[in-house]
Amino acid sequence: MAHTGNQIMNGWFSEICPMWPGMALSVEIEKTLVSTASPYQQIDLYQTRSYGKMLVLDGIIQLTERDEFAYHEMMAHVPLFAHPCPERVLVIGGGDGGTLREAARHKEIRILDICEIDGMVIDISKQYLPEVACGFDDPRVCVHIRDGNLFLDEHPDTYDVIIVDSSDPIGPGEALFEKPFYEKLKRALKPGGLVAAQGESVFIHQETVSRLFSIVKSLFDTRAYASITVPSYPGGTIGICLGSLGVALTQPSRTIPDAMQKHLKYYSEQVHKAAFALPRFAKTLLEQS
Ligand code: JA2
Repeated sequence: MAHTGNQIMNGWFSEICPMWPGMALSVEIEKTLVSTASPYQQIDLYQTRSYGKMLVLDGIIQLTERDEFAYHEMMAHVPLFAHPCPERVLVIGGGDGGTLREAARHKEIRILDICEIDGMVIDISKQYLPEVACGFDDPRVCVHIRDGNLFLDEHPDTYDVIIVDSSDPIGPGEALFEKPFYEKLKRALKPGGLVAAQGESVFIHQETVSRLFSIVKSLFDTRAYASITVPSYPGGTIGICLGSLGVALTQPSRTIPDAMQKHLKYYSEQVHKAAFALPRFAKTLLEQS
C-alpha cells in the first residue's frame, strides 16, 4: 500500500502512515525539488527549512541531511565493528548511499556490494544528495539493481556482513520483513557472518519488531537489538535487528582507527555498547518474541 496523497499543507509536509495511526511528524518545506514516480514507488525530494534536503518514498521520510549521520553510522558500524574482519559485505536497499559511505571507511572490506531494487532512488540521490551518495564512489562498491530476494538466491556462502537498509514493510520493502528472506540471508552468510536490519521502533511498531525478532531468533543463535536516536523518524528512534552465526554483537571486536575517528559524529565504542541497553518494556517484548 502506498501513501502518495498530497501531504503538504500551508508549507508543512506531514508523514501520515497507517503503521503509526493517529500521529504524524511534520517538517516545514521551502521547495519541492523532485516529485516523480518510479516503477516501484513515488519519490519526492524537498528542501526543508531546518533539516536540509529530505528524501521521501511513498510519503515516508527516508532521510534528512541534518540527521542521516546517526542512522547511517549505526547501520554500518555496529555490524561491521562486531565482525572481526569483514572482507565481503552486502547492503540490501540503501539506495541513497549513506550506509555505503560509512561502510567504505572499513579498510578490511574488499568487495562492497549493494543490491537496490529502485535505480531511480540511486540516480536522484547522486544528483541531489552528493554528500550522502558519495558512498557509491568507492572503487570497492559494486551496484546491482535487483530484487534482494533474487540476488541472495545467487550468492550462497558469500558474505561476512549483510546490512538490510530497507524502507518500511509497506511497498517495495515488504518482502524484506518475511521469514523466507531471512532464510536466504542466513544461506548467503559465510561461517561467522552476521546480518543487521532496519528494525523499526519499539515504541510504535511493537508487532513488527516482535515478528522480526522472532524470525531472527528462530534462525540465529546469537541475536540482539540496538536502538538509534533519529529525530526525523517516527517517534524519534529506530532499531537495528541483528543476528549472527556465532559472533558476539553487543560490543566492537576491533578498535576504531584514528583515521576513521575524525569522521564519526554518532558511533563510538561506548555508543555501540549502550545502544543494546534497552528500556524494560522493550527487553520484555524481545524476550517474549
Ligand atoms: N532509507 C532509505 C532506505 C532505502 C532506500 C533509500 C533510502 C532507509 N532505507 C531507512 C528508512 C527508515 C524508515 C523509517 N520509517
